[in-house]
Amino acid sequence: MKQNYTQYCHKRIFVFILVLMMSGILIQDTDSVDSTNFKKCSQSSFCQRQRSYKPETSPYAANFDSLRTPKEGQVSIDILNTKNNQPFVLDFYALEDGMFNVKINEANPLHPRYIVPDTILDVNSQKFVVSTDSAKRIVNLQLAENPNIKITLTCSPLRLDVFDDDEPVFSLNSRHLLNIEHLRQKPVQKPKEPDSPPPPPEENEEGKSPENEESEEQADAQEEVVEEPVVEEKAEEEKEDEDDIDGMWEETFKTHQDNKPRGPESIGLDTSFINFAHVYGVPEHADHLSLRSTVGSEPYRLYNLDVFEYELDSTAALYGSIPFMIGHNGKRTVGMLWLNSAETWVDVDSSEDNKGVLGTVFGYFAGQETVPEVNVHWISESGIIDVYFTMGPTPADVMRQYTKLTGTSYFPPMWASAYHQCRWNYKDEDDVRTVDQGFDEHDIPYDCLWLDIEHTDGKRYFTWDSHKFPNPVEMQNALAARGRKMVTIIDPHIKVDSNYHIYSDAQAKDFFVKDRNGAEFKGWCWSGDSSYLDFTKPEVREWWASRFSPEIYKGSTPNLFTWNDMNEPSVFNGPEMTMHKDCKHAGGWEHRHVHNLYGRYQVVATVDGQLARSDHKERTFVLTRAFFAGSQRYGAIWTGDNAAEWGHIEFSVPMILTVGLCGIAHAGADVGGFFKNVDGELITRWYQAGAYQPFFRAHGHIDTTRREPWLFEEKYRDAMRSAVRARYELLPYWYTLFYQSHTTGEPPMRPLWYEFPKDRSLFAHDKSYMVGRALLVQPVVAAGVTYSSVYLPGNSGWYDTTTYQSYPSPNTVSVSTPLTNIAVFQRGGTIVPRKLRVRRCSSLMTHDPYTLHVALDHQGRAEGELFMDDGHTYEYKNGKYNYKKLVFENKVLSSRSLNSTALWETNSWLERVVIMGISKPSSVQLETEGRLTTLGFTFDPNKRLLTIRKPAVKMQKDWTITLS
Ligand code: NBV
Repeated sequence: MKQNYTQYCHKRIFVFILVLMMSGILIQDTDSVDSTNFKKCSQSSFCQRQRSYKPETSPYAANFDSLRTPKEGQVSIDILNTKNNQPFVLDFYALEDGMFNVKINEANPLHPRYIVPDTILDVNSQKFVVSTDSAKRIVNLQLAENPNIKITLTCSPLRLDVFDDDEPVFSLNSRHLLNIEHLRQKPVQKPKEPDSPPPPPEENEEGKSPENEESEEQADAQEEVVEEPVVEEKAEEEKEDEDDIDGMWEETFKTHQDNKPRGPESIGLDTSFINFAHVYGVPEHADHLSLRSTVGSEPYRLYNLDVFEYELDSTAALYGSIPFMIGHNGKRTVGMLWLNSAETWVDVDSSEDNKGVLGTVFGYFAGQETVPEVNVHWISESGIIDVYFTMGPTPADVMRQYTKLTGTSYFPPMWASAYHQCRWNYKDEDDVRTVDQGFDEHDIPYDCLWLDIEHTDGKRYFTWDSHKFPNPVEMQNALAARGRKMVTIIDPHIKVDSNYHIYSDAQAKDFFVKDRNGAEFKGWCWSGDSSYLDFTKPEVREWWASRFSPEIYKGSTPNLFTWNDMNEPSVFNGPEMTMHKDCKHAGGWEHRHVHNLYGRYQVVATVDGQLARSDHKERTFVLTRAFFAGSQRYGAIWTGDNAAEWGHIEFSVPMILTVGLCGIAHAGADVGGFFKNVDGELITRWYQAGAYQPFFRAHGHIDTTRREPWLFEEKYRDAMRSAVRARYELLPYWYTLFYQSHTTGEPPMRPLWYEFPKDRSLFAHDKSYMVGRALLVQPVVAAGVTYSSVYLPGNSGWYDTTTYQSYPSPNTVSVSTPLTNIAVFQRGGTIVPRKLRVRRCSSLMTHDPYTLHVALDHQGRAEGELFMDDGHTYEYKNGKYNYKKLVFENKVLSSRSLNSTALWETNSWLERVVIMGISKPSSVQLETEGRLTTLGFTFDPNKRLLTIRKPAVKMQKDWTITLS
């Protein structure tokens, strides 16, 4: 028996090493990504074709006389590519809330082109007011309900200009880069020129003539035969024939061949953001917040990829893709969504020499010589031109509009907004027990313990390694008894093993993605030879969801949640570590069409599984690495495999801010850094940063030394404990922010410019950021720091949350940030709810009392909100919640319900009110339900800090506290 077990272990170690070698993880001795494994634009034929497309004038022209309004809110017009006579149709849709959509598709495509499904929600339309100028051949559209928004379509060359309050905001195709490669028949072999002798018949493979060829491989072979003898002059000529450009029908990268049965189908379009110097968005990249100019370098790439040890400060593709871009200037914020799920490249040109070209051409911005603009070139491998515009004008308006289109964030359960402990791997049940106890022994709260791939039986997801985890139900119940949850990893690659029920069942049902020849696609991943479920198919998603029922997912309990990793999808032996583009999905679509959607579909199915398991009563939690527009509706994301380096803390800020601006509210970075060992100072600073980021989880690679907080020197452990406790104190605030994200689309973690939109010094700033509208946080991102220089914007003043010291603003201050704390300021004019009795996990704090931190502005005013419910069910949808508006003005602090009836019963009471920036009152009185009570207080005259003790009023009630 023992020998069998040893053999079994050896076999598994061997497979594991093999897999690591396949993935290049063991054989790579460099410190970071081998960038040659990933394409540059020049190695991607469509990107190269589109990027080098620079006609003097656009060949696309609209037929003025074809203008029509097929239905209310829609205007259509025919377009012709006058160079090759290809017809297209342009449709405008006017949408609620000042939004509109422009689609351009082929009029009669050879096959349907891919239109991204399941992303845009049902939004109301609105009417257009249409007027035309037949002399100039111009069509003017005006949104009926938002008459400040006008769109001008110039027929020839085709061009669209978007105005708000008569100022140009966007311009499309003004740089003539609209370029749609129409679908076409694969060209048959060219007739031979007299001067190029035909190949002798016997050289023609298999003796077939081109006419009776059937397979593409054969056609390719034929083409090669013909090309070789062509004289140089002829070759030049052929280059000009667009059907003959390299890479249109097949392409090779490294050892991988991509066959393209549909041929070229890429699209390109320029959109200019006029009078903007800064644009943001298009995650995921390890880059700064304000997007760089990519002129002369690599464009931003959107193609979900598993990048080993990714580089910082880069436009290279990472795990997720959201083709949403935001423009912000001192006057307005706008956004545009380039809805496309294929590989996409985005060139941003904000170089100095562009300035004013469009603005001055129009004669707008009178008196200004130039206005800035950012010219963007969008390039996708397939699909249609499908662009949604959100016209703002404030940052919050753009978030509301964008999340009307793609959905607001899911509402994380309270425990998910707390602290998570993860590691690749917690080895066995004993390890889980010891770590769980370790947190209690060291008085560090945590809510959820995570199990990585080693918990399974040979990377067969939905199973347990029966030696290491013989009693998973008892293990989860033991955690649950202490108020805690567990998460297990479930990746999309399914081990090819007919004895594995997930595989055999899926195979019997024909649920796997197919290779180019229609056979089940097999790639290498953690499980060895693996097949990949076709999550784009609704039946597959339904089946996957049903796998989460406890009868099928044996050893699972209602307290077990899910982590979907590797869902770009990662394929160790695939091109760029992902799936071949010519693999086939449901409906005959190729992987190239759906690539960036794949991961989102897996998460949708996982969420459905969790919902079904609780009969739609309990809120779900799924963490995903791959994401797309709309992923916020389903769960949280994290920034993947970062490293224990200072730069990675620094870049976690712009990375999380960027996804937040693209709708993803619940996002974080591995605290401690995934790769490499972390030292005490770095991990302490990381806990302090992570405590103020939306998703707060420590994680580490299997090869790193253990790093639970108590394994470090006391001074570090204590500082980490304080950081985690600071998160727990602020859970009422975070939870309220998550509720607000869920209802309004506003990200909990925001750039400073979001809250101070007129302050130009903030437009490219990403050192500090806001949590909600009240807290400014600046993590320490370098070793040996004891002071931080912090810019405090606005004019309502700030209060250091550690010392309560007040600071006027705008102002740059130097504050002490020894190992024990980072700079966190509360903005004058805000109220932050807290719970100061921190317990071992959030569920034990549900009915605990509250403390309100009231930071007054110069008018002696402040306001905030507090959301309360049971923290884990959907009962809030039935009105079972309390949403309070807290206002301090004229020396009265009031709490009023924002929902009509406070239906969620809680015994939580108000324990303390701390008011910053106030003079000493002579008395303090509480009033609730007509009863008056005099309250005790203390006052610190140096800090102008009033602490009101034990108002003891129930939080769900309406009440006032009056100072006199
Ligand atoms: O499942 C193992 C890891 C996981 O810990 C990590 O968080 C993921 O991003 N996973 C990637 C696969 C291996 C990476 C080297």
